[in-house]
Amino acid sequence: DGFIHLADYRPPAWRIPSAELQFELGPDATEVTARLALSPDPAQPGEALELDGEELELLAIALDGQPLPPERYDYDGRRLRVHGVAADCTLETRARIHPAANTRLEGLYRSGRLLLTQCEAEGFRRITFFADRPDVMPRWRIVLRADRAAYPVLLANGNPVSTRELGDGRHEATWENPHPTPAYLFAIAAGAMERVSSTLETMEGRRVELNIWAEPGDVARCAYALGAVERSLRWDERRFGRCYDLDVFNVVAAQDFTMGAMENKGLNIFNARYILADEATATDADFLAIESVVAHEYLHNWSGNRVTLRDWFQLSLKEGLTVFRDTEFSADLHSRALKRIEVVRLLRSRQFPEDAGALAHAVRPDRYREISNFYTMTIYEKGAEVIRVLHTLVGEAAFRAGMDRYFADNDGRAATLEDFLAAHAAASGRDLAQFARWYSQAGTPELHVTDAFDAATGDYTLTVTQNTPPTPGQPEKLPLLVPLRFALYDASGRAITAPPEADAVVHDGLAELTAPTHVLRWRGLGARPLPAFNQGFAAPVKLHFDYTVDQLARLARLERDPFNRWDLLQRLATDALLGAAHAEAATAALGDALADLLADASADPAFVAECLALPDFDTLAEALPEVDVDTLVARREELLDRLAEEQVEGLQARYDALADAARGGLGGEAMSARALRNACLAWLTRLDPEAKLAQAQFDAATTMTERLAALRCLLHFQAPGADAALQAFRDAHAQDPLVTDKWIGLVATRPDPEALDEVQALMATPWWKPANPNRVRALLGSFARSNPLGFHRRDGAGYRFVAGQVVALDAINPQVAARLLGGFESWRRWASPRRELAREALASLEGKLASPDGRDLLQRLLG
Ligand code: DPP
Ligand code: ZN
Repeated sequence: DGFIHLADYRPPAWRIPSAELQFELGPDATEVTARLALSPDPAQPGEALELDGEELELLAIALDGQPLPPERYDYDGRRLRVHGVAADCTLETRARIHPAANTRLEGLYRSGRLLLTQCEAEGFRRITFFADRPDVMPRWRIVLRADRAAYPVLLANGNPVSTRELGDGRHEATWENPHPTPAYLFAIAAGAMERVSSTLETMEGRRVELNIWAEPGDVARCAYALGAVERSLRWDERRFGRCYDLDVFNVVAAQDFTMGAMENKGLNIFNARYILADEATATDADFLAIESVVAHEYLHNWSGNRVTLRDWFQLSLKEGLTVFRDTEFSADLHSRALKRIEVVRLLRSRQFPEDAGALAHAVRPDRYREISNFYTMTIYEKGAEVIRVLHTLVGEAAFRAGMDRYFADNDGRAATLEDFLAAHAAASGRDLAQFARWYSQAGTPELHVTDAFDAATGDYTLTVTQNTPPTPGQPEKLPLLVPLRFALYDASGRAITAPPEADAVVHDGLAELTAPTHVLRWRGLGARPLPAFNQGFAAPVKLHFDYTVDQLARLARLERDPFNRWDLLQRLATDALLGAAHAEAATAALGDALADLLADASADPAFVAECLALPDFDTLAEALPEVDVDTLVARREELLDRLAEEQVEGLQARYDALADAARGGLGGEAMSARALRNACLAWLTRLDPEAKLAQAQFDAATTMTERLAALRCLLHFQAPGADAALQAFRDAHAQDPLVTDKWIGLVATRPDPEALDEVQALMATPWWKPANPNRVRALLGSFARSNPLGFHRRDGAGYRFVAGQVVALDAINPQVAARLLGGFESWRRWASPRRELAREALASLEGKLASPDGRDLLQRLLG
């Protein structure tokens, strides 16, 4: 069946204490010489020597300096086997690879005029012969040789050791990475790059040079990212006591990059969209995303690199942990509440559907066919939430002690989830056995809470039951350890602080649920209180409590936790859209709450903007047993139209009042003002068929944030000035692929079934660059993921179109194709005829996908 199982793990039979690689770099052909010190594991004597190597042209092979005769080895295009070796030895191979022909962007490839690598998860085997698994961790020496004119800058992992001229127009640079490092963190970058740099001294007194490299025209837009590196480095020292450990930290921006970025040791390689920014070309959201991705990759230096993974089943051990760390970084530097709202939105709109759909898997899966398909919302976002659960259970001090212990005990090692849990169990003194189920059970847990009040005795009880729905391969679930925060408010709106009697551990307004059902009981209350739950979204669950509309509206004013105030308005909006019985009352209450917020000059404008943003299509769909696309979209549009009409004065007043504050550069206040102005603009444009306000904002905008929001309004509401604005925008940024991606994304997400025609029309222009992952995501990814009316066209044309593109892209870049195919993950819940149309589109792919990525995903989707 092609599955690799966690239970089958065995340590490497051969270790590689050191590796020296020499590259003769060229775009069409590059020769790689690898000298590997090999040492058999004494515990596994007699195991054959086998190395990975994919599509390599083997030019020479020698053992301990002696060329190997053909009968001593064989290579089938995937594995190299060397026969008759049993003791320590040195293997030298020379292989040829072809960077310019590498459209998969795994291994060594060309992007523009640069040569770059991407090795995670299994790309290193496309560079040279090696034991390409994360528990093989040599120390590395890397020698790069290339034509000086074409490749003046030669970068690799670690510290620079020496450079020299080779006389024939070529030059050489040598790098050493002294830290034991698995091959997936290997990197080189070569080409005509320029840099911005700074130097700082770590807490341990090491002087570190920080460099951000980009192609010459782009270097002016790297300053913000450099600042983000500095902030990340300082934050990890402060909050986790972790210092940087090399003399240089290099970051390279690449226009062609499949992932967001990659944390290679000492040489991070980034998708340019997470580096390049100035106010004329990047939005405020882009700046914040850049800062958080820079932090994410920097923070991997400890959570991932110094302590790496034993095997790929442990992926969330570095990804969930590092997402937790980067969200804490952003929360510490900016608004904690806004960061929490952003994360929970993503969780609800993308991770919950993943966890409920055909591709659901545990945070630590126990089998996979293709690891590239596991760089998912579940591994990253749910993985981070599970760490947050642990943090909530043990508290910051014990959590920090557990992290210190984890890093100390596992430094230089390839660790497992068990190592992580053992460190935290030891530091906190807690038994984490039940907590560990979060890692093995897929599916979003549901909490159902009911209450009862006995007026005679004043007894108030909350009964909480939990269950986790079945997911593929996991029909039965056990109860999880869920930290449920709660609060009770009395009739005057004061919080009741007396703890309940409970059959669960309760402390500080938090109950540790461990059983299928728990009861919390308060005695002698004067009146029925009003309960509130899951402040800060401490548990990544779906919580059900049957509130009346009045209760929700009251709580939205009483709750001190800003996240919950926002969440209660989301709940009102959801009830207005989906709760047939009291939809009208919920709409009215939501309107009142928004009117209050708009009138409240003391409220953070960015928070108000979040409250104006109703739950999106995917989040709403997740609450429905079956999704009728047209009805859901229509209801949402109707609600927005109606609320806009009711709030028009407040919206216009806030829009006008914030005009000055919005002109303030990248400060928090200015960003916040722009966020609310843009939210108001989108609502106001609903009432303005000429889109005069949007046109005026477009014409006068001085930042990309304002200009792009206005262009979205013009295009999505099909304003009279839309075409002219699009053309002006397009022409102004024609040379900039990242800004071009922005307008392409707007075209692809116009909420109209006919957006499909425009997407197809764009594919016939030079704007279509199927080998560039960002462009594919801008056009096809946003169409499939963020244009419900286009993708889910009634005639099935959206599904057929996307399926057809998956086939085309599978031959170019399988990971990009597989990502696009993931847009079908919830197809079984789409109401007829869409379910059948989606099934047909998927079935038409059978036998047409060549990559393991595509085939694995298709099998799981059709399962
Ligand atoms: N580069 C990806 C990330 O940092 C995979 N490690 O999440
Ligand atoms: Zn990561």
